[in-house]
Amino acid sequence: MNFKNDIILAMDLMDLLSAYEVAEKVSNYINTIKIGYPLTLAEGLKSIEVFKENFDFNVICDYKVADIPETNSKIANLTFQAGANAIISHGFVGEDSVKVCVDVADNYNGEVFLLTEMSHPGAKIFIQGVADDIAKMGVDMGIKNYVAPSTRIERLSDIRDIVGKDSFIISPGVGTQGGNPKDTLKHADALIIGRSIYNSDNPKKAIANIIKSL
Ligand code: 3DU
Repeated sequence: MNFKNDIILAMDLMDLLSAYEVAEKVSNYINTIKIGYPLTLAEGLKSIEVFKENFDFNVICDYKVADIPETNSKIANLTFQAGANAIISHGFVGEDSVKVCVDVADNYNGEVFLLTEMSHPGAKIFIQGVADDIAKMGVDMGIKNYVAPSTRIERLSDIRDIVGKDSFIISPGVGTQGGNPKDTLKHADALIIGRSIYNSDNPKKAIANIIKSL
């Protein structure tokens, strides 16, 4: 997956019309959007097609899939049937659960991003302790795409060392959560940015300023 300007818009507005309006304002700057539960639960899986058909965006579904293999299979199938280009899967659930997501993605020519360590403070309590092992598991499974935090650059760097320079890392936590875009891109391939863009009075100017700062 290639990411125009190294930015993925995290679209967590919860009505499709507002989301559409922001997407329209920044559509010249990006080619990839990430949606998650906020928009999908509010407006449905049809949200995926709206961004694909109107803007030709790649859509990454941040469903942090974290269930038994059989349930993961149902979730991943529905997501790719709805047109997603990629799905984000938790890694802590183990190889069998992640493998199902990879197998379903392969059937649709889609991709899986494996979530290693999260970006919020609470991630230090549990997931940070196993994040390196999650990344190692991903490497052993042949996974090429990862999610790792911009809020702890040293951890992002550790995870880059594990997954290698040929893997893709996309990194949330830039802006509102405190991560620095330029520093993050020393280790990651793309920034995931939500509120700093969609909550701005001028999303176009906000994204242009971030790009200028890189
Ligand atoms: O903080 P922002 O508004 O820029 O949005 C970040 C997005 O990335 C948001 O959709 C959130 O659910 C997601 N995310 C993280 O913030 C941290 C993670 O570890 C994984 C996903």
